[in-house]
Amino acid sequence: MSSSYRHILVTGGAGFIGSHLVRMLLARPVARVTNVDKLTYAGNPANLADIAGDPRYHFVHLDIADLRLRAVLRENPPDAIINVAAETHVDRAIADPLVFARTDVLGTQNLLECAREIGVRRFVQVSTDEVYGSISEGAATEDSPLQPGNPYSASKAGGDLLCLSYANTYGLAVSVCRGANTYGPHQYPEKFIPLAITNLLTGQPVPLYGDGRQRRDWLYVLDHCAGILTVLEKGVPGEVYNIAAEQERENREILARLLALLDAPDEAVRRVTDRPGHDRRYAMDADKLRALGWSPKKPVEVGLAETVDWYRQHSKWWQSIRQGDAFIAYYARQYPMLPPLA
Ligand code: NAD
Ligand code: TDX
Repeated sequence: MSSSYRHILVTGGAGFIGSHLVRMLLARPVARVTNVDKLTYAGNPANLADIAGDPRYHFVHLDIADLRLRAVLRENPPDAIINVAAETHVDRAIADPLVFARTDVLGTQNLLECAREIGVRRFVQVSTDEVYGSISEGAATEDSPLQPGNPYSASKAGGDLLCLSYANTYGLAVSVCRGANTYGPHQYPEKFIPLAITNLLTGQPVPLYGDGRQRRDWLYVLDHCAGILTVLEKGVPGEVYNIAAEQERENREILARLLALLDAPDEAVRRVTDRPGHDRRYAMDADKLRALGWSPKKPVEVGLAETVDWYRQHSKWWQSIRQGDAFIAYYARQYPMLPPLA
């Protein structure tokens, strides 16, 4: 796909989804990709080591909630913005919610203000299926009510609503995309799949919350990025698009598959106290995005096997995270019932 935009600003490009997105953009004939990232615990320049020397790639170390963002955008105005940056982990939101509102709500609004001032042609907000809350049956469409169930999803819903208000009030060309649970290479090992893989690779038990029968719709990261770029190119301003894989699995099924791929015994699974306010099921209908020509390509069983291979082959990447003091302290706080990492 060629791009109609010459200079695209991506926020959060040093994180999991953002780094794949930056790489996908640079594979196109774009003139410039600017990545604005605060480099929180989840931002890792190593995720972009392979493209760091590309003269079309520019990195700006900044918080999206920082008012100095205006000067950065004025100096080198992008014609499109994709807001990927966020605080993203539900368990951290439950333990320490304030930074979620700061980044996911206020940061989004600061970026919208900058976009309005420089007159950006296009703005895509990367959001999540979690804003619809737990779906007991059927699948959420873009018109379903927002019923976020935890401080992370409530902050993301706040960001979505600000985006849509800027489309309505100022005519800013904003579209919102809501992605399903995403997995693949370079995912920070706090999330369920990479935590399970790296624990199994190091002989640690894997925590399974509650009865393990919560359902998630697992979307491969490159399918998610292709969906975001479809919204960038073909989405209608003011509209929302779900990016769903439409392949739900129970958490215990995912874990059973990982045990099989890694040849680990059933005893490696440790049932632990459930997450407070744990959403039971996420499910979205993706017909609206499919109508624009996008469809998910990766069956979850294939994607899981490839992801396990990637983590096997890139132990330096995840060991350097897991052996750091910050991760060890996080793990001890989050999983006091499990053996500590160090
Ligand atoms: P991640 O946690 O791996 O990366 C987040 C990135 O944002 C990091 O590089 C971090 O340094 C940066 N960041 C955080 N706060 C910032 C701030 N204030 N200013 C600038 N940069 C900041 O996240 P991810 O899993 O790649 O998620 C990316 C986006 O996709 C988020 O908006 C998230 O809500 C959304 N999303 C994620 C999933 C998923 O399953 N991972 C699913 C649906 C939607
Ligand atoms: O150790 C664990 N054990 C466990 O059973 C962890 C970390 C999770 N779980 C469960 C909780 C969820 O039901 O696995 C499921 C997936 O958990 P997470 O990876 O934390 O994802 P989730 O809470 O579903 O949210 C994710 O999807 C939507 C992302 O983290 C969000 O950023 C995204 O918006």
